[in-house]
Amino acid sequence: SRIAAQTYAQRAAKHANPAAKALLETIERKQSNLCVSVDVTDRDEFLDIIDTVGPYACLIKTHVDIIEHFDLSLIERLQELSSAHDFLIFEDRKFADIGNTVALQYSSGVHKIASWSHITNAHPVPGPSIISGLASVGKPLGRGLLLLAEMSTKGSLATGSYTEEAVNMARAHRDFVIGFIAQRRMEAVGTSTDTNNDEDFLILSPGVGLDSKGDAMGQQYRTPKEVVTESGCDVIIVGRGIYGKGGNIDVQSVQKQAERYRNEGWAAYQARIR
Ligand code: S5P
Repeated sequence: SRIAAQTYAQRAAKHANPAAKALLETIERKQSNLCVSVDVTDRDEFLDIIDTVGPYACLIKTHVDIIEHFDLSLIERLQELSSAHDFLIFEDRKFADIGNTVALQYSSGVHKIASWSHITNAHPVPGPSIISGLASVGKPLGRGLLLLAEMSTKGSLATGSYTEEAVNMARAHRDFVIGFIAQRRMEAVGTSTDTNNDEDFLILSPGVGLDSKGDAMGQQYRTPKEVVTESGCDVIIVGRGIYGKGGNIDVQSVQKQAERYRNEGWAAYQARIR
């Protein structure tokens, strides 16, 4: 597609949303389209993994609700690592409720996600009101939202007209919706209203693994080449492929895997724009 042939730098120069622009600039500056998903429950392990993979990642994805003994000092550490290693933060909250409720979940409670997470995501299932609810909190802060247009899991219901309507919803809210969690590009999906031809949705793709085809709970993995070169996605999201099961991580091997996925993801991008 038109967007898939452009460089991250070209897209960064044109993007109007501050979070999307910052992500594209970070990708270009670090030559990394790797997002590491840090799904561990222990605070120290969480920070150790991020400190180790930070230099190789454009984005760190969190599930802060799984962390034991969470408090906002953990977020301060995360923000220090974000500055030190030059990555953005993506809390993978998968909001899915009415506008009023998601606005409260995004701004308040224990986690105060909007105050520190550059990017978050939502299921389109409630319809457009989920976007306006989240935008009321996130837009004034310069945040960006991804809609889950597809999922990586076996038997996912996010297909066909559901995916098409997710794309239509995003098109109507391009100031805040910066792209999709999906398995492929979305330009050709839904009803295009892109008369100025300036639509640029980022495609962040989970379900990426080089050594495994899936797990015992429905996850399905593809390679960076399949995801970025063949399916045209922009960012690979890798979790266990980098740190295994967690629990007593081997820093050297985590670093090696992060570097490996970063190199594979970047080579797959270079093959795409060539
Ligand atoms: O469709 C999806 C959407 C997401 S955000 N499939 C996913 O796996 N994810 C998330 O990506 C999931 O919640 C997890 O945090 C990460 C994949 O982790 P891995 O260990 O399987 O690479």
